[in-house]
Amino acid sequence: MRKLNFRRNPQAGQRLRRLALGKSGWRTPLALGGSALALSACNVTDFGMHTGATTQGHDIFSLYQTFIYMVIVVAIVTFGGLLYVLVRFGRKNGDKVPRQRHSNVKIEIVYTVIPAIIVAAIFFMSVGTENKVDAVSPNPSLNLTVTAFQWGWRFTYPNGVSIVSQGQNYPQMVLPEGETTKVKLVSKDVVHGFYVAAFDFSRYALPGVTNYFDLTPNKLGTFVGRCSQLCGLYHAEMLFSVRVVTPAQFTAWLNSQGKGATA
Ligand SMILES: [Cu+2]
Repeated sequence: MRKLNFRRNPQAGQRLRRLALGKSGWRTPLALGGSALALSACNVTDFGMHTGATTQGHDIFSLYQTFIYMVIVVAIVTFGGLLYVLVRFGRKNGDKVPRQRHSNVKIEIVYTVIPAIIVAAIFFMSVGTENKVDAVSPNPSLNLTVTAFQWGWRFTYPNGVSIVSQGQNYPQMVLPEGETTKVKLVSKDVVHGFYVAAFDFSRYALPGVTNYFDLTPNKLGTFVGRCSQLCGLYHAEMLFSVRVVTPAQFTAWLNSQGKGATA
């Protein structure tokens, strides 16, 4: 096979470089990368995850953050060890193959026991957080029924106030900050998913199954909600939002809504 000779055509490399980077050379990609970094104004230690706008979501976030810290330590030890071995014991000119051994029981015990401890720690931390997040309060401040259907949502408050999707008029759930809302989640037809990214929370809405969960918002604001299960033709229209207000604002809002009102 003939060897490729780039030296024979020095312009080709130049042309390829211009094609990939444009006239401005490296300035454009550098500027784009810089502005992307500037735009993602989130904390580095969030590791790209929502910090959780509910106490439950924050527990999930803390678990995730702990896992990432563990990953960093393991990566430093592993890659550090690998690098050390490569540098320290890499074959140099004139080196003979060193004495080979079949096993080293002590080292094997260490590198079996340590990962086992890490996996056990991850397991028990996960179970603890899951139990905490899934715990449903016996006396919540508010009981809210969320009904998923093809293709929308109905939020029913205890006093009969009902907020429902109407075509592209997406419904908004209003929740009081710092108070626990117990949500009863049902589906009228197929499998849907109640998903609020900022809450780090998603739960199936299953036909014939009633799911209960608590939401205790700890941040004021409006958050985007979605159906997280492909549930048919207009799945993409199953949008909603969650607005977290102070308890006083919440009471005022609830009283201002007529029975059976839609928003
Ligand atoms: Cu859906």
